[in-house]
Amino acid sequence: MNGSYKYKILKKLQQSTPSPVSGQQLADDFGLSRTAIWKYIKQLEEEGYTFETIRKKGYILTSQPNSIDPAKIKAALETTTFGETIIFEETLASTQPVAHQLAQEGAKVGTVVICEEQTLGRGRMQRPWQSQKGKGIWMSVILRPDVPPYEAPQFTLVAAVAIAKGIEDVAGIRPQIKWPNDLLIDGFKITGILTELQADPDRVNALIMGIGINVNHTMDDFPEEIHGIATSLKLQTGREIDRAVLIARILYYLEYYSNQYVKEGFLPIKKEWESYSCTIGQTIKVTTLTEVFYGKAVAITNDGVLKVQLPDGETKSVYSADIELKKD
Ligand code: BT5
Repeated sequence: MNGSYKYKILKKLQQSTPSPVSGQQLADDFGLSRTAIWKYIKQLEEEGYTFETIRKKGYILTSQPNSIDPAKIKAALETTTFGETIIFEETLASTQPVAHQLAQEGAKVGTVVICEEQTLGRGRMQRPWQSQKGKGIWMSVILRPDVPPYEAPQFTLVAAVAIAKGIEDVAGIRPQIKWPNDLLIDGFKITGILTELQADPDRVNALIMGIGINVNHTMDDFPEEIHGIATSLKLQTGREIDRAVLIARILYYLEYYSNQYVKEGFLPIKKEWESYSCTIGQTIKVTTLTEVFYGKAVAITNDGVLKVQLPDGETKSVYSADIELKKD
């Protein structure tokens, strides 16, 4: 049987929930017999979906397995090209090297590498990124914007906006963006972004956007060392979040905003970024590769550079750093 019909039927049922869709309606929509529809429904039940069948009215989708099966992600997709190719593995050391390799081999824009568990997930400067099995979204997305390499860091900000919007739509909670690559809820880290580059001196060949999101963790799922730093969407909302639906929504916004960036530049996205920012206006500690200093974050520029005002009034441009928000 053709698997793509199965997920098209699923999508239709997802969209109409909580109203029923009749077997006849589904049969007419897809040019299939009612028996074929019934068989697809049975297959979905074997995968963990549950349906209520109401006589003369049809099927209502009542629950879904919390899997990140590529077909399930695709059923929820509303993109043009992003997510067309999804490479899924149960366990990877990290999704980043796999995506790098694929990008070098010519993988298309919007190709996604995703797994249930990373054994060597990493953040910036090779810091460990904790990626518990089945709990989060650990994925790398290949972007191919036609921009010079010095614009690459701005895509971290573009991705931050895309993820914030996706989380807001699906989990109903508004995260804050901490410049440059963190999303926080209530001061705790929910998402980290790692933007890596394949480029010639004057042109980006590929950006590998590594995205880690804590979704359905309880506090016990996190290792001790990040208690006090990390949180999850489940901890914040009190409910399980469907990871496949969230991935699809984030891919939608990632496609939208990365295309908008190439057409219109950073300015329209900057406004969105500012509306989620918890950095601007704060006293911060800035740690760069060469120095540590304190100041007030006053703005980001039209290029995504952070402007920090020092106690003596001088303003510094920060291109790349770790920052800590001072809680006073
Ligand atoms: C980041 O680095 O925040 C970027 C994280 C990117 C992870 C994704 S997952 C998919 C892809 N494949 C990978 O291997 N990586 C990417 P950074 O700003 O350097 O923050 C790292 C710090 O965050 C660590 O030193 C910990 O303090 C903290 N941390 C580690 N795991 C965490 C988690 N699950 N949740 C919250 N904080 C965490």
